[in-house]
Amino acid sequence: MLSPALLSAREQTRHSLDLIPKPQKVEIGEGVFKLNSATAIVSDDSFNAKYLAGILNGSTGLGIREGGNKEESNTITLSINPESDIPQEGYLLSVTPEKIVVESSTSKGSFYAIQTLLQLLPPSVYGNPTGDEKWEVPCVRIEDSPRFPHRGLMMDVSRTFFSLDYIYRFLDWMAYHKLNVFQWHITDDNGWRIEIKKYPELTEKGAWRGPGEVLPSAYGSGNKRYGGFYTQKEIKEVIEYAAKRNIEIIPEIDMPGHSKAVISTYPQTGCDNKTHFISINGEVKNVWCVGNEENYKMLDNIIKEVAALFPSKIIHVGGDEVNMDNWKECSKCRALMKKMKMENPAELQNYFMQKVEAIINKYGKTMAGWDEILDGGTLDPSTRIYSWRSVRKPLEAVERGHQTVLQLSEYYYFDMKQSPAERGHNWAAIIPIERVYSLDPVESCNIPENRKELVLGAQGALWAELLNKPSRFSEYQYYPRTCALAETVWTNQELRDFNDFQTRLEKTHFERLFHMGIAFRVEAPGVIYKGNRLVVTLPYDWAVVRYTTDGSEPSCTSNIYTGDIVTFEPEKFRFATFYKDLFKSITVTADNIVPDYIKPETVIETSFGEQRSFPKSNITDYNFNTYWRTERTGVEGDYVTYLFKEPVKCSRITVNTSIPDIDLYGVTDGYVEYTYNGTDWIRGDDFADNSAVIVPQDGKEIKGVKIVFTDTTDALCVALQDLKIE
Ligand code: TNX
Repeated sequence: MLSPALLSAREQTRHSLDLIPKPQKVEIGEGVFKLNSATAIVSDDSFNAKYLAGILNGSTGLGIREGGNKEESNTITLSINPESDIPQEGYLLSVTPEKIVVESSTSKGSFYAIQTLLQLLPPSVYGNPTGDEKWEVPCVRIEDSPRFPHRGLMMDVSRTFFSLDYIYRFLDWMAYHKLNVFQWHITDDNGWRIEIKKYPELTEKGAWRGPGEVLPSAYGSGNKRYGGFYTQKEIKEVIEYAAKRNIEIIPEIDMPGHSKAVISTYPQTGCDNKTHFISINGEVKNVWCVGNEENYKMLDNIIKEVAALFPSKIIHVGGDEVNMDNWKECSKCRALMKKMKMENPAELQNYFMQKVEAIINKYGKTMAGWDEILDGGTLDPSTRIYSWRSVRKPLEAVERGHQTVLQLSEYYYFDMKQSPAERGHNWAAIIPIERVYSLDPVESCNIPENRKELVLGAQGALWAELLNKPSRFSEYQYYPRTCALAETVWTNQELRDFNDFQTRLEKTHFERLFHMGIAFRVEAPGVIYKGNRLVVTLPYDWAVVRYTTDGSEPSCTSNIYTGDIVTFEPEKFRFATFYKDLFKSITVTADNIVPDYIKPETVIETSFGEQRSFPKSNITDYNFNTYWRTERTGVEGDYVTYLFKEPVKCSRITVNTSIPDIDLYGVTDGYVEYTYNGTDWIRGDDFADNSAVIVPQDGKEIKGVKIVFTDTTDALCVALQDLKIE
């Protein structure tokens, strides 16, 4: 066996076996261990042995059995010795041509050794084998244990409901990446999704939105009844499934904000203010009343059931994004402020949090919440803070003596776009995979040495407002960014290097993801136009780039790019990267051919009022990044008219609504009209995917364009944009 000290850094990369997350110490030996039908698994942990045999037999078909004797050859031994000094989740994996031996001090360590072992086999060990594989494991000695104890993902099942089946698959994928905490964001404004036996209406009513339901439709759920929930029995089964895979499930019951689902079901839980202030997510009547003592009884009953159901020590209570103006006008909240001599509504939030903290502690659990819960007062030092608002928040939490987990919006929000033209939000940042990888949870947050232990780890989050599409979009957002996160929280910082990670990802791990059944994101090709040529840069060595020449979407039958394309009409070409012709990247044109839009001086006439932060003037300034957000929802009969000071000669006008490049607040039901003479209006297309296009008759000048609403829009406001006139 070669000592790693003898290998140069480059050779180590070449021999790295493309493991993700990268283990702490790898020594590569000579030869391979061959799996065959006589291979036996000898184990101190029957679940782990069954788990390994299940996966191996599922793909190899070898019928590997449990049993045998560890002294014999052709065995895989999983031995657990609680006395050993191997760290809790650590393991020692040794592969020789004769045997595979795993040592650990707990079944967790043994489980992670299995994950590494699976990665040492061909990627199709996870599923879909071709039948041509050599089921061989290279000889290695790996000594490994995680850097952080908290390695998580958060899933929002309120804005979009995910089936149980999907959650099970999701947990498998987490386990393959050695992640160990699943935060289940199980209530929010747009759906309460956990059965509470004492308050059955929370799910009978609060889990559903649409016409005639207590919750209005939202996030593309349209005019149909949308929703769902999990029974306590189902949740219990999920918890058990996860526990076997060393995944702790932390429930999040978001309060006092993000609570429209409760308050719509039990209106007495809300405040009695006349004016209803809107939350940052555009919701009203979504805040628990702090001054209503009855509410704490209900919260106690809810928490009691949650505490009994989830074995985790942690109950996460959100605490984020409360519009406290609601409390300032509520009679009960005002009375409480007066009684308690409070000056600031943030103190009310602290009052609420302290009461909830006491309830949670009473049931033997520890409270966790988003970093806002530290505003306005103090909490028990046992309370755990999930830092999201900025990289300064983790420091603030640990300085105040709290443990913290990083779910930083600028790095770990997987609902953010991966590049500007992709699906997703962008309010926190555009988050390509490099950015996820780039953060050191301790160093980058300036955590002093003596507070390091309080940083428990990090988690990626997928808020689900923009996922009203098949589950493929969830995987597109989570993977491969989750792989970068997994390495951040598992592998010691000095071993981490993005280029090395990217190489392992490209060379082998994408293939693993595919065999795991994950429809991950692939990067679009780079395209530039220079000297009459379209030149394409492949995003990966293996990338297949296909293109069309007529402006249509590339498909898996389109031409394959093999070299520079000579053309005088570069704008007609569209390119995309394909993975096995099964899924593809976004479609791109050459980067440097931007249409030169016509920008006439324009006046707006409308049935909507003005809005301060996103004013109407934003849609006539031809800054295509800004938009006008109306002060209310759109209803039948509403209109927005763009009148040109001078008639405009053009070939095409695109009327985009929604936040620019984000599928939110667009016109759902409506059409466009246009006029040649300023008085007669001609009906154009209906809105589809937030847009409508007007193509004037040859040579005719246009004097104005109008958006006409035919039904109530899907959200509490409408986002409108500048016209794109070509
Ligand atoms: C902020 S992060 C939220 C969520 C949204 C998300 C969208 C946090 C604690 N609250 O309610 O879904 O932004 O990116």
